[in-house]
Amino acid sequence: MTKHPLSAENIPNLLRKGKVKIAVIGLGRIGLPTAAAFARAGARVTGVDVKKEVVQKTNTGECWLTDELGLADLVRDVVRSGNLRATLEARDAIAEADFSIICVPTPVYETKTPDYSAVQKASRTLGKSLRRGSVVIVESTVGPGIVEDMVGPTIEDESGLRVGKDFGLVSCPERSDPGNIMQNMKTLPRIVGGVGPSWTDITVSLYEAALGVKAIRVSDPKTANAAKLTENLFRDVNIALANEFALLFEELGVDTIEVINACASKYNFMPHYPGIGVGGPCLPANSYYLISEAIKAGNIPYLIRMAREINDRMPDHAVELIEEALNEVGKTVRGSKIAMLGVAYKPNIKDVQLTPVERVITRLKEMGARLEIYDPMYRGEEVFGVKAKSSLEAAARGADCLVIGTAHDEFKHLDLEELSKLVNSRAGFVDARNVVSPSVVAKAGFAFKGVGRK
Ligand code: SAJ
Repeated sequence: MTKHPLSAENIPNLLRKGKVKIAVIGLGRIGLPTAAAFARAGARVTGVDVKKEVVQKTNTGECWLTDELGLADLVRDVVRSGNLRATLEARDAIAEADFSIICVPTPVYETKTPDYSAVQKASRTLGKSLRRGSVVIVESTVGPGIVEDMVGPTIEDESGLRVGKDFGLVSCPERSDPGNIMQNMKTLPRIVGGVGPSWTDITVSLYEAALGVKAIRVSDPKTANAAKLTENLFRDVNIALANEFALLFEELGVDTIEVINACASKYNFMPHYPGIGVGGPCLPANSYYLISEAIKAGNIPYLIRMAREINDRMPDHAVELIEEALNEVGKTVRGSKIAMLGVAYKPNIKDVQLTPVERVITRLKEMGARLEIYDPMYRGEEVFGVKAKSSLEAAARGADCLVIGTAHDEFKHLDLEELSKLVNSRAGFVDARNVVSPSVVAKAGFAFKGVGRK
């Protein structure tokens, strides 16, 4: 810990002199890039993680994340420079830290209630060795009020120190887009809300000096957390609206993609697209953080809840389209070989957390289908009980239906004529991610179905 009391003014200078020490709790998809970015800026960073393999890999300069552009090189460089090291043992890292940043996951339980156990555990660990004058920053996504009402009191209980008086408590929610995190880390403004303006100022100074991004001050942690959830729920609700249009326009014989692309010509229309559903560790979970706080406050957020229901229904709709496509070629799901192209929850990343494709695969198996999988991020790996093929052709060979589950770039250049020769006589083709042109697929002889397509 620097001997100089932290101030917004002296942070840039202390950083330059390598005098700022940071502990990052959780070296996951957000924590590791965050630790590496601060280390690049000159901070002495210790990453803490419960996974031995992550700690060992990091300390050899290796990066467990394979799909974040630029991260592997950065981790190698900052470990080699000595600015980043990883440990299983949090105590010393926190005791000497000027800033301790919580980047642990916040999933939801089966009951759709938030699971803050990792945040609670990190707060306890922090409380055990936190030093007076240091700052605790919460980047994990939580409901508004959780930082003030759970993290702060937990640290106070463990440490005997007082929030705002003896240590800083600040929310600076991560906003980076998985798959583009290193880019976002340099460009995306950060939202910072602390208990007390001076701690907010110190944290703003750290993020601006170290990451070179603009920081937006808000009045307190719960406002920062409300902003994070607002931007993610805005997306989830708009995707639900696009999915609702798709279900309706299919009935009306209108092509939803044609409609959305036409609407996108208007200045205030932000296009969102229908599909197989909403996956990932964020959107399918984040609504429930706000819903649980709302219910505590006696409020029922109807639209947010309905949006979740609509988006959660889309995998079953994809199964209906697969059935329809197979029926059109005189086949049924039972006994058919179905090739799932893409299992990741979004394009070009290696992540199947809460992917909507899993439900489709489970349903099809229950209905007696034989499943093949091809995903460029999972070649030859076991996913959802199926060994993924190492090539698209291998998955498509003898298939009765091809299904696009993820809009990976590779699927934007399909040779449909070639594929039509590999499949089992006339086959179905279901595009659940608006990747291919319906007419081109139909021209290649497939029975085409698409979410929201006519
Ligand atoms: N999706 C659609 N239609 C769309 C856009 C997305 O069906 O028009 C689907 C995607 O295929 C995916 C899911 O929604 O399955 C989520 O996609 P996403 O692009 O929102 O990806 P995430 O969850 O990886 O990242 C989001 C981002 N939030 C916003 O853009 C508001 C990211 O910036 C956040 O940092 C991240 O959540 C997070 O960590 O909260």
